[in-house]
Amino acid sequence: MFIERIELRYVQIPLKSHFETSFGRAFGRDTIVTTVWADGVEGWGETPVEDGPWYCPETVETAWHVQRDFLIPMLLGQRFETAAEVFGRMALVRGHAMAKCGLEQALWDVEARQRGLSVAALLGGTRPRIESGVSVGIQDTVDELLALIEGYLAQGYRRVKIKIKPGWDVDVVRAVRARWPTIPLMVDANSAYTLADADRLAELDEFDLMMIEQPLAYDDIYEHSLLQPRLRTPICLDESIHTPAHARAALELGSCRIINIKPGRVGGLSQARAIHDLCRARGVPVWCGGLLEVGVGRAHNVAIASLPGYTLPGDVSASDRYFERDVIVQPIALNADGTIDVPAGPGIGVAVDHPFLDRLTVRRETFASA
Ligand code: NPQ
Ligand code: MG
Repeated sequence: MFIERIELRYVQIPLKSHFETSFGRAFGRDTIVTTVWADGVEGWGETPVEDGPWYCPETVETAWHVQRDFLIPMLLGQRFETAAEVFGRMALVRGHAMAKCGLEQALWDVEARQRGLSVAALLGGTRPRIESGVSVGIQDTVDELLALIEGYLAQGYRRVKIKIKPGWDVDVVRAVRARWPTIPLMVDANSAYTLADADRLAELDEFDLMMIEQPLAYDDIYEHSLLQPRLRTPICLDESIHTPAHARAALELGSCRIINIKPGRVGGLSQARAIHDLCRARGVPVWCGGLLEVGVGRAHNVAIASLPGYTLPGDVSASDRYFERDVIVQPIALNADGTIDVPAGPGIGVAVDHPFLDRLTVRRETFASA
């Protein structure tokens, strides 16, 4: 693959309804959609940043800067045998996983199209469908939360994740469990607690939760290893895991028993696959998280979640969970049984809705090889 041209688009898309986590309330989604042309073939990726450094330190502006000034110059005019090489060729840039992800994903799409394969097949995916779960934000009242969950269950979602924080935790989970005693249920704290809250978190043990996600600091691995032995509920790490080495450290220390892998958080699909492989070799289940990606990143998430070690339903929901209208012609849809089909067509298997994407694009920059 000879990289001829790269385009970045700053995209702003409204959310159907606001999404609240312990780190704040979002009404819209700011993201970067990336197109790469190599050997005349076009590929698409997403840099799933936010307007501010809330979920992670990267933002639209930091990713744009690092892509324009450092990563794109490393790729333009260069040749690659395979997309699996791309992450390593960006190694001189430390961190900036999301900035790397958007560019790397676009090259997986190019390579898959060139080979006449889906990105899922090129990655080694084995599932024709993935099990879909839904992440439900913090609400103003428990009644509103119950009504929302009822609607998602009626649509078929196979697992419900509720966001928690101090003041919106044990009583809320108790109410949900009282209404649905057996649904697959989990919670995500997005780092809202400290070790001093261990007893409070242990009160969640009675609700038969699949896991509690990222209870402690976003950059901690060690203190989670002290918390896990005090809980019966498995801990799942999200924000803390950026590399295969972090995953290995967390598993060796006993900091978690499950890992949420997001391509954006770990620098793209090859790193996501490497963490998957490491966990699979140890019998540790993983699942694909979500960052409210538009259709492009969402399709990449569906592809990676088709790997055999993604044994738990993830946060890859249908497009209409978040958007009235997605940036792809055929939105990603939920089957009645709560699964999502893994596209079998070439590349990411979805077509960009160009007129709609153009309307949402607030800034665009193109880079061509000399
Ligand atoms: C998580 N995602 O697992 C994240 C949190 C997250 C689906 O729960 C804009 C608005 C960007 C809300 C990125 C889910 C976001 C966001 C991440 C929430 O922790
Ligand atoms: Mg999370």
